[in-house]
Amino acid sequence: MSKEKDSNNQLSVDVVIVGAGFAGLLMLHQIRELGLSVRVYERGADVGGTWFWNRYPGARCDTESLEYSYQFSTELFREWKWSERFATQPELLRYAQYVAHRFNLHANIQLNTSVEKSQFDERLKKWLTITNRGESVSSDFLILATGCLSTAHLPKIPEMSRFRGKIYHTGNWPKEEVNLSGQAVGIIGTGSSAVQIIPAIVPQVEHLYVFQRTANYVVPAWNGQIPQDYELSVMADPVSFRRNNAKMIRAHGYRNRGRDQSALSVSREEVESDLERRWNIGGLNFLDGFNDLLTNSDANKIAAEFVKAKIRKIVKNSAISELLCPNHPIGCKRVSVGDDYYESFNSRKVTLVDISRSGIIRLSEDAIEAEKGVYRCDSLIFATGFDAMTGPILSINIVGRGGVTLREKWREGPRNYLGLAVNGFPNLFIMTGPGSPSVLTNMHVSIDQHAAWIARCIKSMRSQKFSAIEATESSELSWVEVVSKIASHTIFPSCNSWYLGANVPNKPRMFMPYIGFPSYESKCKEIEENNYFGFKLT
Ligand code: N01
Repeated sequence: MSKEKDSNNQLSVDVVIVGAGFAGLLMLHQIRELGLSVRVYERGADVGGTWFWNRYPGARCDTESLEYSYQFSTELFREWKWSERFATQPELLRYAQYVAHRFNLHANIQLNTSVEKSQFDERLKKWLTITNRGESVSSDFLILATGCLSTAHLPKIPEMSRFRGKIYHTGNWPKEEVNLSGQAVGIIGTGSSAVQIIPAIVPQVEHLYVFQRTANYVVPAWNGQIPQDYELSVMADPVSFRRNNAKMIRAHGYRNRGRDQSALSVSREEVESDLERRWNIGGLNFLDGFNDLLTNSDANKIAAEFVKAKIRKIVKNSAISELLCPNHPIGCKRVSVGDDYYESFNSRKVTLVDISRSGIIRLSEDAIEAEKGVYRCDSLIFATGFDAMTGPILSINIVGRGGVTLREKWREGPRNYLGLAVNGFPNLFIMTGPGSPSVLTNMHVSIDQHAAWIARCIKSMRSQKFSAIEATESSELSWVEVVSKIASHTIFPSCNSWYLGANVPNKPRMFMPYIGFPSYESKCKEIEENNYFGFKLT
């Protein structure tokens, strides 16, 4: 890696990027295209971010592979051949590695390095970043590509340290093979990670205890090969394929788009027949058939009841199927996509343990104690999710103007402009941060849009000879209002989801993602065309 020193012998580059997941890799490529010097710090031993850490058995993407692909290079898009409709974690990791090599990105990436602190120097208008290796680097810009779901949440359970078996977290799964054969295993959590790992490990384990606090809606993936004729049609015109997907509220699924019509304006049979059709297609477009399934609670109930009827049909034991039926609106927590999840509960090797009332009471040396019993376990898997969206950002001590830390500033929840920039923190950009559509979209589309916007912004600043950009306080305040107002017209805020920060004790409760990719994209464009309206340029 080339080292650049300033006159004080301080390592100095134009841009520091934190994270070499899909966002960091693309941002690096864009910054280099501008001819700027850049350094990327990545805490993992390889590139890939989410797909480096979440290597638990069964891990795969819930957005279709052709859509969950980089958008910026049609050559890259055409030369990479996905082997399945929903790619596995190993394939996604190979894809990230391929892209890093294809564009010679490793030259600017320092692996196995965590950023501990970044402080803005007001006099020099530079960020000083310090790593866990004691290295410091100064830069004009600091870009956080730290991911939205990269800080694993390990809940505190009474007497946890007494447990003598192995403890795993799905979001931090070991690189070495984990052998669960012949073991009694406990898994805590029934979100998307659990939905994938459970069917994958049932054949191995002697017994699996699934500790469920909240039942989850799971729609099938019907994973398989990508139909050749479909792939050929996409490859014939990737530009239109991507442009059409970006018109969708979640930036994917154009080919399965629904009607701009209320589910309540047609007969229930018609809605159910559309849901059945979508169930048989598989994937996240299940709720896209009508325009109000996520905004009107009566419409939402039709979809929720439809899935519950499926659960009752799939799971043979009626007491277990009732426990697996959620009682919150469908979609207000992220719907999971996976094959054979509900079917797993027909296996005699699987016991569903309801912990909805008292949670897990304590651990002992070899067991989990819950309200209705003690369950002996050799190993425990925490599929307990993440300190989402803000966790990875606030794990770094970021200090802005006047010595104010981002942790202080966000004590009551993340406040920023467009999810991209924060008042008091000049020349800091956040990729797919809270306040942007990020986790409610196909991440590749959001990453692409942010990387291109940030690169153009830096280019424009350089050509206009500005040295600092900062969101104004008023633009930030009104943006936070916009984000929460849009959410208030939907069912999203109605349950305890990680979108709201409700999964992490004492985390401020605030709906974090912006709902609707197309309106967000046009807002960002409008701001850019109006010379960064809402920002102060100096
Ligand atoms: O985490 P989650 P995840 N005691 O937060 C339970 C993406 N993802 O890793 O609902 C007992 O969804 C918690 O219970 P509750 C995707 O965006 C994508 O599964 O809080 N239980 C819940 O059941 C997803 O949404 C893919 O009551 C506790 C579970 O743990 C996001 O990552 C694959 C507990 C956590 O579910 C997160 O998914 C995997 C406690 N103290 C993940 N604390 C794909 O692309 C938490 N729980 C397919």
